[in-house]
Amino acid sequence: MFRSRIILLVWLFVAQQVVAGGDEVVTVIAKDYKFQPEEITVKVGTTVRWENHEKRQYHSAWFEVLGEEPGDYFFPGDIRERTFEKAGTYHYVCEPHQESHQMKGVVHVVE
Ligand SMILES: [Cu+2]
Repeated sequence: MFRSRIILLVWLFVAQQVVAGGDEVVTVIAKDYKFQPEEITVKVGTTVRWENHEKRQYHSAWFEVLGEEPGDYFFPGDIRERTFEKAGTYHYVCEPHQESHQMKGVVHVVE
């Protein structure tokens, strides 16, 4: 009886860890030449989803810090997703609008 309770507690703990670490999706809206919200903090393992809510304008969410090439534009109705597996601070920009509209954002990933 005592032993099965311990097994149950361990199982609950493991199950909760999985939910907290891996399955969350946080959404950032690209609209009016802004990322909304511009700054977010998420746990390691979280997926961030960028949604384009413009009528006509495309954008990008370019993580130069990750060694990526620019040019992955997403159009109204499109999404882009990225899962963050390491803690850190990740700055990104919309490559075509970083100068003209200061269109940029940051993702803080914490343990
Ligand atoms: Cu843009």
